[in-house]
Amino acid sequence: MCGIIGLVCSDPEADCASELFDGCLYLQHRGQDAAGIVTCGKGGRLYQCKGNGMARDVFTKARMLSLVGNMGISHLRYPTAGSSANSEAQPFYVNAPYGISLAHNGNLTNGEELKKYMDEVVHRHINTDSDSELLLNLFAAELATYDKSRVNNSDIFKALEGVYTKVRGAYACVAMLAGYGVIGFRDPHGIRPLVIGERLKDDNQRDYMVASESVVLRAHGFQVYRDILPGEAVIIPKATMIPEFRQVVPRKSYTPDVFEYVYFARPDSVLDGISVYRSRLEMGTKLAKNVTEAFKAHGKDVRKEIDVVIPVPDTSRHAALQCAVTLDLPYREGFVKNRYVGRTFIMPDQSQRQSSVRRKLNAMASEFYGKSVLLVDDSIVRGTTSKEIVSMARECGAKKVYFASCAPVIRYNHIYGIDLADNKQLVGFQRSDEEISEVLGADKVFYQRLEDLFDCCKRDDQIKDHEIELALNPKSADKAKSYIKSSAPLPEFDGFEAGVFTGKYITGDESDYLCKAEKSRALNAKLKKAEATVQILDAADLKAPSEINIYNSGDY
Ligand SMILES: *[C@@H]1O[C@H](CO)[C@@H](O)[C@H](O)[C@H]1NC(C)=O
Ligand SMILES: *[C@@H]1O[C@H](CO)[C@@H](O)[C@H](O)[C@H]1NC(C)=O
Ligand SMILES: CC(=O)N[C@H]1CO[C@H](CO)[C@@H](O)[C@@H]1O
Repeated sequence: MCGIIGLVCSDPEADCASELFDGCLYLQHRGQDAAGIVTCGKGGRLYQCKGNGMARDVFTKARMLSLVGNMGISHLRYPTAGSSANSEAQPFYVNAPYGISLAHNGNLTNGEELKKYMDEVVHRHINTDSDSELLLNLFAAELATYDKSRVNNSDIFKALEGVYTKVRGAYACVAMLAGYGVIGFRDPHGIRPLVIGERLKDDNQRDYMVASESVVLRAHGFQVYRDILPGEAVIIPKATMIPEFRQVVPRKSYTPDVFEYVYFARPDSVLDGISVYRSRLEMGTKLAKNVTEAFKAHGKDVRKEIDVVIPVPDTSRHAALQCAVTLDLPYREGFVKNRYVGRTFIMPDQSQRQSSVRRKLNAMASEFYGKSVLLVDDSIVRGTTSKEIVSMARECGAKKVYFASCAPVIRYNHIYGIDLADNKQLVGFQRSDEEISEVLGADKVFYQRLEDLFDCCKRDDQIKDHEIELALNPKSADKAKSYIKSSAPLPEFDGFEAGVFTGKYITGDESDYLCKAEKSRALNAKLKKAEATVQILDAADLKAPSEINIYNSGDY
């Protein structure tokens, strides 16, 4: 899972870098491993800055000043299978043909096959383990077949078609052709999200932005936006500033990853027409019903058995509050988060994870002492965090500790870009609910039912986002002139990608891939161990040894 942004400003004198940087801050939750920006200035020259760490550390003031140009793309990397702290940050770049850079969110499942194709058929050298590099080179190889000194939109769409037919897996991408424009495209299942927005300026010119989540567009004053559809691509040529959309290959399905709504996306984003916030509220309602019924099945009244509902900050808060309201029980903040400690979900190894829970959360004894508490979290992955939290509640004198998860039991790998863990490390792996309760040390765990979860992620007819937008921005209400038909209804869903819960992945049988991922994870663990001895020095690495390697204009 990663965050990506592409931006084209109509004003040739504009510098897009500051907005790309700002956008990165809105998408930082999607990846804290590495960050990068590439911009394109006059004469098609590319300027790049990327490095390991958070956006605010990588993009220093001096580095930002050297990123000139009115169009660019950026990337935030989330560590996935096989990626280590030292692997290269994105966007990736190839000089031939035309100078292409690309940023990718997702994970390909036929990387091995593509690597072979690169080697044997198109003879392109691949220097990292990242499938994003493969994707970029594949795109470049397809474009190169036209052997033209200048390509046009239809050539690019054609090349993308070639990419789509060779690649399997999840990919939402932004790419930039030096001097030409920015391209956004999304896999034929629509697994990872991608949204495009249009901003009408005072001079009646329009800017365009493509991003992983709608929150970035909203935050930057893009009034009209819509989702890029599965199998669809958009090109925004700098010369015309008229975006061209094309369904490059037929839609295989419309199945976004349900995990975006459970955990990953920001609540203030609307993805594929579904408000993330609303879906989380609904998860709370449905969960409450399940909890009530579970007690009823044992002849008990939930309101006599539970005293208080407490969220595990932060993601689960909205759901927990709604759960408490539905149960008609008090909602209390029993855990206070130390907001200056990073999110442990992101940390690579287990031992670090355990101790960091307590660094991150502090339990207020008064809210637990002598009470039966229902803790609500978004999901339970390895169970180490949940276990620690349960024991913190007990240490504070809780009488009973129930644990509820807004997501169903996670029993399988996530293969499209959220590297949860190997199957065997998941607490839900081959365990019944009772066994899971035992591992966590909880009196009982409650899970959301899968059908219920799907039900929660609905397009709400009540809130027509674009209508609100137009009401708030009457000037942009002149739909006739907009190049983005945001009011056109999105196609119906064919369900959701939910392989983590079912083991059935939308792109088919991926056991080869899983096997490989497990191996590379083991190898990485080994490397990490070897590195552990020099960890103290490495800590400085967080401050980003950033590279500026395409056009180096300043002194660093
Ligand atoms: C783009 O180039 C192709 C040749 O590669 C040509 O057939 C086509 O007409 C061109 N399209 C436009 C819109 O110029
Ligand atoms: C609650 O959800 C779980 C799914 O984990 C399901 O097995 C159970 O039947 C549900 N309970 C009730 C009472 O609906
Ligand atoms: C972008 C990215 O990190 N892709 C990963 C997808 O999974 C393969 C196999 O585990 C890794 O090698 C890639 O690095």
